[in-house]
Order: sequence, then C-alpha cells, then structure tokens
Amino acid sequence: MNAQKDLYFINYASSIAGPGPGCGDGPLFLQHSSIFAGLAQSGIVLHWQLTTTPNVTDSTKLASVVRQCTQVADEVADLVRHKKFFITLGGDHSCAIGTWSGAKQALQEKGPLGFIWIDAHMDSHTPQTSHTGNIHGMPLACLLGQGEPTLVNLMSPGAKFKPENICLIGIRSFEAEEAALLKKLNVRIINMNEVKQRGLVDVIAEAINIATTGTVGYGLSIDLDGIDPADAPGTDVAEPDGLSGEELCQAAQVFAKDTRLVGAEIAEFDPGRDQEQKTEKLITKLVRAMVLGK
Ligand SMILES: [Mn+2]
Repeated sequence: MNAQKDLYFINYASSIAGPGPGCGDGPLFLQHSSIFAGLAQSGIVLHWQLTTTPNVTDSTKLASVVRQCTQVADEVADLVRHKKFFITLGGDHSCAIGTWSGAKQALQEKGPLGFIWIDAHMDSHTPQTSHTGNIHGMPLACLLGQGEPTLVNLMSPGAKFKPENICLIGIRSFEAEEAALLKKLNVRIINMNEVKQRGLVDVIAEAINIATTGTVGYGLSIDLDGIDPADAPGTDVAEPDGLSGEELCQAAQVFAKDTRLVGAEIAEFDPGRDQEQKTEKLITKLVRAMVLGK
C-alpha cells in the first residue's frame, strides 16, 4: 500500500483575459468530473482550496485579473510556505501572474525561483505590442517585469524570475515582438522543431537544469494548447503540430521525484471544446504522472 499524497488545487475559473468564455468553465468542470475524481483511487488526496471567478463589481477586465490573481497569489504563497504541492487550474493563462507572484512571495527571502513554461505560445506581449489586448497573451512578460505595472508589481515590485532561469518548451506560434523581447532578455526557447528532434525527456531535462541552477526551487506552467489538438482538443487557441499528450505524460513523471518543484499550473482547458473526453482524461493522466510518477 503506497502512502497517500496530498495535492492542493486552486481554481482560476476565469476566461476574462482570453478571447472568449470557454476556458473559464475548466476548473469547476474538473472538480466535478468523475474521471478526475479517479485520482483519489490512485492515492492522491485532493484538496480544493480556492476558486476565483470574475465578479460584477470588477470595474474593468484588468481590475478583475488583478483581484483574482491576488487571491491566487495569496493562496499559493501560503501553500508554498507550508511546502504543500499545489496545482493552479485555469482558466485562461493570465492565472500564471497570480500563481508565480505568490510562489515568489513565499520564497522571497530564500532565493530565486526557476520556471518551465510549456505552451504553443510565448505569452510575452506587453500592452504596447499586443495585437488583441488580451491579458492571457502577456503573463510571461509580466513575470519578467515587462508590461502593465499593476500586474508586473503584483505582490512585489518587478520581475519574479531571472531570465536565465526560465525555459520555454513547445513554442510554435508567436508574434515578432514577443520573440524580440525574449531574445533581448536571452531566455532559452525550445521550439517544437527542437522537441521533435530531441524528444521531450531530453528537453525537459535541460529545462530542469536551467530552472534549478542557482535557484531554491522552480515552477511549471503548462498551457494545454502546447499539446497537439488531436490529443488535447479542449482549448480555445489550438495550434496544430504540438506535443504528444502521451509523450508529455511519460516525460512528466520526472517531476514527481523532484522535490525542487514547488507547484504547477495547467491552464486553458475549455470543456466545451473537448472531444470524447480526450482532454479531460489527458489532464487526469498528466496530474497523476506529475504527482505520483506513474
Ligand atoms: Mn499560454
């Protein structure tokens, strides 16, 4: 009989920073999914800590993101301080601003935090470069200290990560301005072509090395659109030719044994676009792999 593992969830049930309503339903859909509940039979004790949603009192989209991300950040900071492994469920990827500002807050006195970003996109726009104005295209830039000040300075002033401790994986769709920002900051980007050449196990090993060199721990943010739409159709901004869902679940087993990983995030699940519960099942499998290593 294996020991049970505790897992703490934070639901960012919001799509206010994305292109449409879909992914805001993702977190509560998973909380009430019988497939996802199967994780309990695998030996994971599921703790549902917090759900944030847009509120009629939010004066603007930005105000809503700031309020919800602050709630997420407070909860994450508390969990990280108590060494409780968490997963933020999105919702659109603006949740990353809250999740990682909170993790940074908790580790402020200990040292720097590293970061692995798995996504089809760079999410590295600023309000000046964004073509859509959607904040879900900006979280990585915010976490690097670039963009809207209220988001950049959430919980603490400025960047939450050093560029040299960040690695992006699976990138295949971006605008020139984002690529220019990340290039200027010298952030390591492992695009989809390189993943295909080397395999995910190898590139994740490199990413962990980047995220743990001179840091006290690291975070992992997974946008489901990083995965091929054939394996994870339940997202709002699908990009063809992505990561194999099966290969990602295999490779993600490495995280279960790595105590330097402080927590993770799985964003952009739109249950309304899922087909034959493929994405729902894949998220469940991914969580099991990351937490139990099997
Ligand atoms: Mn994203």
